[in-house]
Amino acid sequence: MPGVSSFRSKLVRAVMGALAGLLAAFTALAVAELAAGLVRPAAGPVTVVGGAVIDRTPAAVKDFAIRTFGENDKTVLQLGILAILALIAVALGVLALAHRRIGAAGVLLFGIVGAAAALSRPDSTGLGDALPSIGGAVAGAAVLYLLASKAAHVPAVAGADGQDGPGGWSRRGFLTAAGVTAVAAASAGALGRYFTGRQGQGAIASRENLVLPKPASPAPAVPAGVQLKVPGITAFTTPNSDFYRVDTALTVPKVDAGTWRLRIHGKGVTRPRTYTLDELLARPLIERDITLTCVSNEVGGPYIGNARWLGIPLADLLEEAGVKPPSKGGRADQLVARSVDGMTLGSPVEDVMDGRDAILAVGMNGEPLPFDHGFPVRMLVPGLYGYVSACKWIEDIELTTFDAYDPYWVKRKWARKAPIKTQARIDTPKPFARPAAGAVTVAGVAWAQRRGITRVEVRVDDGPWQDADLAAQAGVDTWRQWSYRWNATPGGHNLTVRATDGTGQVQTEQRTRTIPDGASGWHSVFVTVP
Ligand SMILES: Nc1nc2c(c(=O)[nH]1)N[C@H]1C(S)=C(S)[C@@H](COP(=O)(O)O)O[C@H]1N2
Ligand SMILES: [Mo]
Repeated sequence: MPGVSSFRSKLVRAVMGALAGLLAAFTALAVAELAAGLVRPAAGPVTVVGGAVIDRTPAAVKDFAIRTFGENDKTVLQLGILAILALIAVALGVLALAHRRIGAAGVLLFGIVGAAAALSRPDSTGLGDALPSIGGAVAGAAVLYLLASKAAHVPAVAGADGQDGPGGWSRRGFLTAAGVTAVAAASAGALGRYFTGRQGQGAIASRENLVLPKPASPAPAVPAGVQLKVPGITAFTTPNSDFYRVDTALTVPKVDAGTWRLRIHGKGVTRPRTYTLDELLARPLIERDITLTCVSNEVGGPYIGNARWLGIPLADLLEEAGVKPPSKGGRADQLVARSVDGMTLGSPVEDVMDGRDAILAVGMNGEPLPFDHGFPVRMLVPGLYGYVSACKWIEDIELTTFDAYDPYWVKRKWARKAPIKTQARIDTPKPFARPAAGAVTVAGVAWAQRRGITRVEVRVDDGPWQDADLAAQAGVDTWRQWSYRWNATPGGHNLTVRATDGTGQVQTEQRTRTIPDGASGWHSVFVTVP
């Protein structure tokens, strides 16, 4: 039956082509990993392509991704890139059976895409960043060319024993070549991982060896009673391991504290300066409880955390550099913080210097900053959303104006200025919970950093607003817990909460999206009492 055997042999070839394509892609990534390990881990192709995708994602899509995938958004993005790459690799492999050169050229094209992505990243350090993608693509193209030529020579129907066919290549020969390629590529990849890991070792050691000085100004004593004893309520202090993380970094920067520097310069800076970490740590440190919030936090969302931060008062450093706030005749109204990964965040100079505890933080809940949260130094300005204040892995502070420069998120349609909006969240009961009838404790947190929370009210269905009990307030820059005893009656009920801030302003009912300057509106939870 010639029809069947020719179909079978076509299928076998297609499978070999697909395998050749996948192995070519695997080799390309592994060699790129090795090159990145030697040059710069952040220049690896998946990282740079992912980063370039993040840079170009419209704000609304990014917000959607954060909402949908939560903090797994980066894993999803990388898996997506790999999945697309695998599909294209299979197609190129099959194509290469008939057109080896075109297939190989296709692989090279991907190298060029990777190189372009690498050079377009804000943290690109120059042409060297193109090396991993180009090197990987050349290796991948060579592998595809070779394996495709072997596959093409496999006889239409191999002997039952898989012996050599007339072309001189056997299916066994192809498989051997494929196996050798796979092992070689895996070794290159493992070696790359090893080099990347070793580069991080210095940073890890510098963090482990860092001894945080005692604060000259310790955090004010937290009043007893900031933490309600209600099951299901958020902890007043968020443990570092639970603290939300929002950033664009596909590989978390591992900065060596020993070689780290912070430069302060720009408009109105009469004494520009570069600090080492030791120089900063020699200054009087302050310790404060500050609640950090992300502008992408939906009403009722999880992107908020409260920690005890240890750091250097930023206003003092600025004053020493000669900076004056605009209200005192200063020429710069925007402070642009830049991180080692090229992120830029802009804060109003006026806010940073108005007496609030704007700090360059080195410690978080009693330990050096975790790498995820900006080791060795990050900025924090109480009262401002993270994207306009909380630069992690900071290395540069430039004084400029809002007219002269738009930082990263502002270029992507987020607001130039973004003070945190008053919000209250119901932590318990959870949405669609089924609490028993009778006494039910409704509880949660409310925040209005810089203003503080003076009142929280709860409404059941369309009933009247009822005052909730407030936990003790640690300070105006931290969230405040509240609870309300509800006498639950059978049926479906909507529980709604709203807060009043220290200026007397009641939290607005008006629902807005997170873009451009943070979500507003009341948080509601629907429960059914059986
Ligand atoms: N270098 C850098 N710093 C950054 C960001 C970033 O993407 N890169 N994201 C900012 C945003 S949007 C927020 S909300 C906070 C989050 O800080 P966390 O991850 O420590 O909670 O960091 C800010 N600092
Ligand atoms: Mo954010």
